[in-house]
Amino acid sequence: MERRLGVLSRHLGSHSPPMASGNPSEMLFPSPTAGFHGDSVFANLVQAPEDPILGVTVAYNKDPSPVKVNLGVGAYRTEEGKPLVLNVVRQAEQLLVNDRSRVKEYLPITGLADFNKLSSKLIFGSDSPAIRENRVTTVQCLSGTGSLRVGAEFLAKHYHQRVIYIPHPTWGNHPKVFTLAGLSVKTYRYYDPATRGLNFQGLLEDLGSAPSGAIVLLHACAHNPTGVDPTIEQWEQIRQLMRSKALLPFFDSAYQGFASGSLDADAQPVRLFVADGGELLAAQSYAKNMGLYGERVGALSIVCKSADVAAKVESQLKLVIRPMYSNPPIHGASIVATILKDSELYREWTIELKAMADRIISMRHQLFDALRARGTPGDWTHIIKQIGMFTFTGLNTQQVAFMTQEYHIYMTSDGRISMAGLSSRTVPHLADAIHAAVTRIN
Ligand code: PLA
Repeated sequence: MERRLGVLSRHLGSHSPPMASGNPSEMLFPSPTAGFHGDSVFANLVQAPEDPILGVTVAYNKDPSPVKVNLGVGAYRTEEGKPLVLNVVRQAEQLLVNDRSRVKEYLPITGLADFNKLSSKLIFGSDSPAIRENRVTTVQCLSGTGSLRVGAEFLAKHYHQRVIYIPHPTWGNHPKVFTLAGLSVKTYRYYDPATRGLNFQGLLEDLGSAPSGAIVLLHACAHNPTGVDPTIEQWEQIRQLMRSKALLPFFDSAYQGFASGSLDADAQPVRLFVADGGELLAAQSYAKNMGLYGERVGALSIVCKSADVAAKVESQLKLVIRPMYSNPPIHGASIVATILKDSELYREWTIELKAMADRIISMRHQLFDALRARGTPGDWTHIIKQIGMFTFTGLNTQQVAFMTQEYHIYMTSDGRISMAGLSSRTVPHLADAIHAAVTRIN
């Protein structure tokens, strides 16, 4: 044994420190904590908390109760409470499987070219002058989150302003994505808890006093978590203010089609900003509107002033992407491209999308009616006024904790509920829980 360790230590050669005692085993394990005899080198880590949104699903999965309901993460469920794979997605997958010419080669760093072209048309409009003039660069990224992150990394590296203004409140992952990319995060007023509506005056004041050139994160539609969107007239005022101060818009479009049921109507705010010829970024996700959550399909587009600049921007985006994940996955983007380029599949998609949006709207009415029927104290009209996947109920942390403990209803602690997770069967149970929470807990 002694001899073998000696051989091994000689083999390790010149990098080894000189022997202190002449005992070869001491040389191999110079400190009692290093190597496999001591504690883990990670022993001093603290246990991190679960994610505020995805952690709700972790807790839900552990609960054995048969009446449990998960209204945490924004994931669409059918009336039967089941995840939904769109029929049109199944058809596209079948076409892809049947096509023997398809291979599994790497995609380019920027992703599937067809997918990129079709994605930019989806958000900016097929007749968009910016696309026609080749002023848009679009790169396929890992869903909405990945698109935001690539955009943020690019800005941190190449844009003169490092400050990004995000709405208060906003999706919980926004500040983390932008901070870790190297941007400094500030907030602008967005929601007024008193009216449960938009704090438009506060928004204008805060963007009005932002430094010139600052980046501003805007939810393209169906603001998460509040479900409160500006009207198109308010968007126009926001646009004028932002352009007058050279603020750079960064749109997060995670719910196109989910707000109104119409892909074009939901893209109106973004198109308003493109129409003035100015520059902007847009992150798109197909998680919700095509139900491709786990396929991680999304796109980052940067609209530039000229084709020449757009080409340079794209070349730099490649340098951001290559060391992060090299190039994006092929399957999900192929599904999206198959659907977007076939007029019949596209038409079927819009019908299925509208059906999802309509079911959510119907859940809003059912929940509102159920609370009215119970005489639950408070004004609950915001449930039917808010837009998109979520209702920002106004329930406080204690009330949420009570509902989880007593009724096995899982939701984020800020009182946000995913309306897409509700069904006619679970509405009465939720209404009972809300009624009990607001009458018993202040
Ligand atoms: N942007 C907003 C505003 C979002 O709400 C979400 C997802 C994303 C981006 C990212 O989506 P993607 O990366 O899956 O495309 N928000 C969810 C899920 C639905 C989550 O938190 O990851 C939510 O429950 O808020």
